[in-house]
Amino acid sequence: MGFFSKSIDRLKTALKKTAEVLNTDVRTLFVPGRQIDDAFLDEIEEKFIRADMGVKNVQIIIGAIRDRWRLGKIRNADEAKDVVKEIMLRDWPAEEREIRFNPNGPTVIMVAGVNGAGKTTSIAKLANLLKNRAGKSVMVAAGDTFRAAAVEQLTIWSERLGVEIVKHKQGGDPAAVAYDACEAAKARGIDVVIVDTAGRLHTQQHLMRELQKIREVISKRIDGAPHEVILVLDATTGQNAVNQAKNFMQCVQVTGLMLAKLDGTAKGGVILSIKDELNIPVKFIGLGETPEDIETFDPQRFVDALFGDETA
Ligand SMILES: Nc1nc2c(ncn2[C@@H]2O[C@H](COP(=O)(O)OP(=O)(O)OP(=O)(O)O)[C@@H](O)[C@H]2O)c(=O)[nH]1
Ligand SMILES: [Mg+2]
Repeated sequence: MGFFSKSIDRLKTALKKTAEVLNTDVRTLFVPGRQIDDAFLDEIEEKFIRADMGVKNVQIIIGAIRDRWRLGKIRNADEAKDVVKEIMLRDWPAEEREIRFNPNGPTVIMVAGVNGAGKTTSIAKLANLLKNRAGKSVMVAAGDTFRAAAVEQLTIWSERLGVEIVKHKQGGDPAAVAYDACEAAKARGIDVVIVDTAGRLHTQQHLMRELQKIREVISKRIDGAPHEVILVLDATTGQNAVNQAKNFMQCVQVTGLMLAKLDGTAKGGVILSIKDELNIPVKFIGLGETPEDIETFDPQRFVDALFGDETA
């Protein structure tokens, strides 16, 4: 199930900075008719590294172009671009990206990540996507009880989006909020509960234990819950986001990633490092600050947008 904006333009606009690094001067790099030579290969290598695609990925891509070029199978930049796209599109099993809905009651989605990664905004986006594009009834749970502003921020989103919210006073136990949300969702026949959590670092052991406790409480209220644990990563941090994810995944079971802030970065190539280094699918991408700025991740659209091409 994919949820995209109708046109690819929004995605293209959001990926502009990354695309610029990859293509700086599409006219001089992947210009139709340009012949492949060593300078061309050096140029794309440098640009792909700068876009944070990861050294290993870049070497695979450059190696493939070089091999085919030497064998005389490809000659020009256009053909090289096809090779780049072909390799970028490998190994993204679509079924892994499906949202795991609970067939027998509320689906619970827990959202976690470091401070400021974009969790709460991503929850607003997810709520919007599930309510307005998938037709689900949605409830959000204000599990970030750490800051007063956090509850308020989620309350404002819930009012704007017309979704229910379960919240306690600031300083309360986030696991208790999650408990109440699960019970309320069952009682009211809500389709999806999205649980916000406070930002934390993997080094803060007590906070990681808190996350585990929230998870346990949820798992006892609803069968198979949490059905998704979405780790929100800030794309602008590039390779650091990958390292963060590795650390987080050692503490909590993550089922999917939301790569936020792709619109604000030239490091969008990090999505390839993620595929390479983490065994967790990117399920959603964040493309701005409004609840509409979300797409389910579609590799073909992504790669086409990167190169300014139209998706067939
Ligand atoms: N440009 C852009 N900004 C984003 C995106 N997602 C979130 N932001 C912004 O990033 C900032 C932090 O977002 P929050 O959603 O509050 O992040 P958080 O992870 O909940 O933060 P804490 O709860 O403080 O840990 C806000 O200014 C958001 O508007 C995105 O996809 N694109
Ligand atoms: Mg937050």
